[in-house]
Amino acid sequence: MGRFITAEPYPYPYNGDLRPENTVLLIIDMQTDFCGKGGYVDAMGYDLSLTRAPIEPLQKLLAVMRSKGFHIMHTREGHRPDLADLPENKQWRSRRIGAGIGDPGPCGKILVRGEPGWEIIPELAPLPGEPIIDKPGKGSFYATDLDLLLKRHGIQNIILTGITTDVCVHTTMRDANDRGYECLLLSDCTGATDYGNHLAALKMIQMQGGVFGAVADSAALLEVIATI
Ligand code: C5J
Repeated sequence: MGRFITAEPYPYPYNGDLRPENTVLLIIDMQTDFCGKGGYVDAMGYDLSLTRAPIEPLQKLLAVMRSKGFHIMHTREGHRPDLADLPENKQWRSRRIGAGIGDPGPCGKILVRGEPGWEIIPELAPLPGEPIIDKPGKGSFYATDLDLLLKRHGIQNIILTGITTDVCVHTTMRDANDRGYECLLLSDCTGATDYGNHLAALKMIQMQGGVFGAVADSAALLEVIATI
């Protein structure tokens, strides 16, 4: 029979095999640096309401998916305190716009592991036992053990959420898709520093029959999860 979520451009997952055992909710970079006052995105001058928009829908979804026994994983973008893993050009570009990665700010050193700004926001704090992937880049696979964890747990379906839609979420989705994972991005549980880019990122996924996977909102997913 199968279990399908109403999504665009096709009912997700392609094979109807959606179970808590083979599906992960991946929450990407819901850190103060990306959505909190005094963090990296705030220092760059963006409207925080855009990257904070996913918080409420994500809280609701997270509670339900936890209660149904789905895998939950979190990621954090950040660098070692000695910045040994920070590419020079990444640092140079961030300094150029007044939000230097590794430089001190109101929430500690920007995007540095262990600093207050780098922490996941309390509203979406991981529970003990939920893996946290620390990544130095935009994608969640590069220089991490995410693929190993997914394979080890027999995960085939990845539900992508978090911030930002057009950068870390998209990079992760594209890479996951290349690795053969069946990907769904939740439109209301993601957000970007530029709303036009958020919409464009959603549109890109849906071209060519779902070139990177599919897009739905959390209500469509919750409707199906309610039957589990
Ligand atoms: C960015 C991210 N936008 N988490 N990082 O620099 O998307």
